[in-house]
Amino acid sequence: MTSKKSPPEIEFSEIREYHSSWSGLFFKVKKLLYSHRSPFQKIEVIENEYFGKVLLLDGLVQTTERDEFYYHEMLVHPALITHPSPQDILIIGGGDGGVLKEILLYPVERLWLVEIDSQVIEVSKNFFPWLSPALEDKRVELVIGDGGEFIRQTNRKFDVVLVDSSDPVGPSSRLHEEDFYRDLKKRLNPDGVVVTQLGSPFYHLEEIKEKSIFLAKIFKLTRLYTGPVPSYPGGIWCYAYLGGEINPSKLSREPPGGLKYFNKEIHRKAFSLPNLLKDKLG
Ligand code: AG3
Repeated sequence: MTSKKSPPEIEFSEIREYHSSWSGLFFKVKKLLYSHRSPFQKIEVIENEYFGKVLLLDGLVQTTERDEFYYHEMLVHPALITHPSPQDILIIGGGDGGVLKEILLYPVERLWLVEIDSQVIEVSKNFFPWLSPALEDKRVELVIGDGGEFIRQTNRKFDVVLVDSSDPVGPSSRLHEEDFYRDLKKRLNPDGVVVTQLGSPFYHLEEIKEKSIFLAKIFKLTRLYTGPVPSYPGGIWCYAYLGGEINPSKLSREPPGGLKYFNKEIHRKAFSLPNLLKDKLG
């Protein structure tokens, strides 16, 4: 079958993300909305007829208007429906506001968002206004700085920590290292939960394996789960639910109404792992 709607007969430039040296995904650029190198990374926003606005950091797709909810809902809701009383919440990364918008669906009290690159926040406010009202919420304290430094210096403790990093390259690499998670564990309340993104089970299986082994040494409980993200490498993404006292199968509350992907059945199913991921936990 041919595609339903072909692009008009004019030349569009393309933006490509390589997923391996031989394969990847391309987006036709209807309009280049922003392209600038910040002190940390190259930030680009393009308009694509199918995906809407697309944000890329160093050439890696972070979020698109059309499919952002798959990733943001799956990163946030498993922790927020299982923690008995999520009050103090920390987001590391996530300057586009997508994780925040999901968290603010719950009656949480205090939130910190630590983003290294203030330009990601500014660009998202301009081009992703459906995400950025969350960035203006009174409960949110914005910290511009390195997430690793922040957790080493703060003496606060958190109920839920969500690590919304990019791939382990550039400014995000530290957020994928063992020492970072050791420091993070010290900042968790006894029943605290950390959720972090681990990458694609298809393209990044070795990295997922390595990371799972050190995470299982640090946290009493390490459970992997997966969910779809059409615009990310391989289309399926892996996350880790880390903690000790909280059992991710035991729900403390209903998910908020109005979500597009996540529900209780998806939550349960997400933790049943395909064989190729099952044996990865050291
Ligand atoms: N953070 C995870 C992005 C990983 C995408 N990787 C890639 N395209 N190779 C997303 C930030 C959105 N809040």
